[in-house]
Amino acid sequence: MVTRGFVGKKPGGGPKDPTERIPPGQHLVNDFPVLTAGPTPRIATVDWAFTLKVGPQPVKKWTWQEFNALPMTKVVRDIHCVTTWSKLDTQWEGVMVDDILADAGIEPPTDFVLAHSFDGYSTNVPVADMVGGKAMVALKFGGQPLATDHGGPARLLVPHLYFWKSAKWVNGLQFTQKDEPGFWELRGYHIYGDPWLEQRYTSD
Ligand SMILES: Nc1nc2c(c(=O)[nH]1)N[C@H]1C(S)=C(S)[C@@H](COP(=O)(O)O)O[C@H]1N2
Ligand SMILES: [Mo]
Repeated sequence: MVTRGFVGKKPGGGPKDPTERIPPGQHLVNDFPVLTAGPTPRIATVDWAFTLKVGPQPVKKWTWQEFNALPMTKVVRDIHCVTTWSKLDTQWEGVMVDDILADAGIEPPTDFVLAHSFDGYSTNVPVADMVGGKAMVALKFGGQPLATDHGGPARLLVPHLYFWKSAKWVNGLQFTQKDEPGFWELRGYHIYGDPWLEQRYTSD
């Protein structure tokens, strides 16, 4: 008889051993590095707005106050940056993309999304990776309002893809017909970015 023994996995859960939670080519960090391509935008919450678009067409726009009235969800996730650091059990609170779409009263009209940010940054994510509890617009980290350096007031969180997909200072999601490369995807990074498959660069 073969038993699950000491190396068995938790039923239905992730791997037991923290080292098994570090994707290939990554190492564990305990601090929270800051990585930003350009200057850090400082957005007062009175000036903040979040717009959902289908192609060029705005579908719904929320103020900070309106966005904060949406259902809030807490998640604990491991995150993986393409610069090789991984951080385990990070705590986030925000609005699931599912709840944003529900509030707008739409079903995904295309298969792809471009996330846009106040600093002009963008990143593309398939709809399948944004819905079903996989992604949120995070307003809090570790129980505190999200720090400006880490994307506050709000950032996208798509933790199962490399962290460049988690657009900081996010100000909108746009459904697109095609998978349109964003800022880093146009500059040599992988179009999808699965850390477990080491999809770091375009050719990976
Ligand atoms: N708006 C915006 N979002 C961004 C970036 C950026 O430069 N601008 N950098 C990306 C990259 S490459 C990474 S690794 C993570 C870093 O997030 P952190 O600074 O909170 O660690 O943010 C991503 N989101
Ligand atoms: Mo990054």
